Amino acid sequence: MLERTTTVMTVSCRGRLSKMGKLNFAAFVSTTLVFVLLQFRSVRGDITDGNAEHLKREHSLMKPYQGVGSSPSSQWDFWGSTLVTSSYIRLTPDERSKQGSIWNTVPCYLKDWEMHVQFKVHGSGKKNLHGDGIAIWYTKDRLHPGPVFGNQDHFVGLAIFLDTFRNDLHGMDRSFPYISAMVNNGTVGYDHGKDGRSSELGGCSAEIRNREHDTYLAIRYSKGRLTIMVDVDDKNEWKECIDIAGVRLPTGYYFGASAATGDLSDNHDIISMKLYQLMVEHTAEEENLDWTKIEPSVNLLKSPKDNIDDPTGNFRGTTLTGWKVFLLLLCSLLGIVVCAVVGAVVFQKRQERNKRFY
Ligand SMILES: [Ca+2]
Repeated sequence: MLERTTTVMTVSCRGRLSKMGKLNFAAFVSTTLVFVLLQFRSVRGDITDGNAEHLKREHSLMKPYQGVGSSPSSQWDFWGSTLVTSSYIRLTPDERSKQGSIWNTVPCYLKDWEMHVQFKVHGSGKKNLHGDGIAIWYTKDRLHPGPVFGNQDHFVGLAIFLDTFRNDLHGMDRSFPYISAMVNNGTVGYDHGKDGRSSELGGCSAEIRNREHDTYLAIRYSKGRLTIMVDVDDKNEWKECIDIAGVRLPTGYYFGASAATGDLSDNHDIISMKLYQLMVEHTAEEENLDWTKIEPSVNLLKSPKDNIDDPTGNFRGTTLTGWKVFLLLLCSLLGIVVCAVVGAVVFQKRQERNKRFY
């Protein structure tokens, strides 16, 4: 999505600049600047387009859901009210007091990954009379039923909540359904009464319920940066929901999904969960770490919001060094040169025109 936008920008910039005859030098400098900026941007990377090459089948759940079940060789098993059909996995039906979950049996040892979840939340309940939602997990433990959307509280790892029911009547500043993320080392409890607000890293409202079209969520974790995107408006593009740096998650945890209903209910369906490996280089120092020993945590600066524009991630000392700093300086320098050249040419033209008048 971002890639497409930046390409268009380059073309229009180039077209405009090439018409400016005498401004060849300025055009050259500007084109170089755009190129350098694009290069710099690509360092941060965009959400993947779902490149099948890097799809990890052992961590993915796809129709017709072969390998789902209780046999020793199965890669996914399930619990509770979960119903596996050939076209969807229903974690809960549209009935009261149901809980269900589905869990990958294979621990994930990828350092950088992106999970795309296709889901469907639908039911007969009218506005605000439905609940409670779905949670997507990357946790140390699996198949531990409990009160947090059908999974245990005081979990260890990452949770993304697709909360469809507003419990906190004081928190009217946000509309529901609300998507939020939480990282836990087992010490923090999820506060249902506040819809998890006290422990969330960030979130966004998204109309995910009773949609005619497909609805998707993407979770990317790479170099200490957690990015959540949603595609729920049938536009085939990702919209940013959460983007936060300084998140530490280990390898060797399990992916899962769970859902729960209470007095109010919904069908909570998972259509697919596709895990992609992200090809990211790490420094020797990072490679030598034992990633399975990392404790889930978040390096908050002041509040989660302050982390949002920090692109350096967890390994703060090593990422924004060397050639990246050089590129930043080069960009600034080129920017100044462009302004100076354009200014000089405009000044010269005015002088010439003034001469003609007098
Ligand atoms: Ca709630």
